[in-house]
Amino acid sequence: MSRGLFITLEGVEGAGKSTHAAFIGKQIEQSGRTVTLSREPGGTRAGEDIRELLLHARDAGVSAMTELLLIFSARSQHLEEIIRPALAVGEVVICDRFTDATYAYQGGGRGIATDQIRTLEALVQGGLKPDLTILFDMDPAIGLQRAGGRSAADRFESESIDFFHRVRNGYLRIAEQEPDRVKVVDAAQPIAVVQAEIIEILTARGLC
Ligand code: Z5A
Repeated sequence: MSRGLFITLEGVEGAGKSTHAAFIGKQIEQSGRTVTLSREPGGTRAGEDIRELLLHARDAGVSAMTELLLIFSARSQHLEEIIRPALAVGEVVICDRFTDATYAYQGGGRGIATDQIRTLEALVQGGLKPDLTILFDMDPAIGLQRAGGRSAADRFESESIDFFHRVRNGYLRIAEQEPDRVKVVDAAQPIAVVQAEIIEILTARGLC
């Protein structure tokens, strides 16, 4: 069986990943491919339980290392149940956040050493990486404003603006290191402009 294609969407809070995930899925389906849409943390029953713990546990109850291990636990289950089987039958998997988020949030944001994250990445993913990542980049202040008012702030949303600047810088570092895989889109632009740039990226990969 042919291996499918693994696409991940990244960015700070409120950058538009969920909005554009559906759009990207539709564009690719129109080219005749089967799409699986998922998200992290989450995507499986166990993963969604872990997500609940990560987003809503009282801060004092979860250390940075515990957070990191929970994220990779959810990822391990997600890979086994959803991502690897879909790729094995040639589907396109679109995932709202993946391991770049770990380097940006737990590495850049929380200060966990890159080597520790890399060790877990190798253990859990065994070399599997996204084929294409779209980074929706924007000033975190705008993203937080967009996302604000939806509901009470979760554990991440309660972090300081400095935390989100470190996260953004973490993402931009990855994009600089891996320009072929990570395509950066200015997410502060109007939705129609962002979507036109997405179409260009997908067209260049023969995906629409
Ligand atoms: N996390 C982690 O720490 N480590 C990891 O490894 C992973 C995750 C995988 C949950 O993620 C948390 O998990 C996350 C990091 C952590 N916390 N934070 N921050 P999530 O992806 O579920 O949470 P999120 O980033 O908070 O998602 P979000 O707020 O839903 O953001 P979004 O999906 O990027 O944005 P959206 O919902 O599509 O758009 C937000 C609003 O803006 C909405 O009203 C849109 O209509 C509007 N919007 C979108 N685009 C535009 C444009 N271009 N113009 C105007 N308005 C727009």
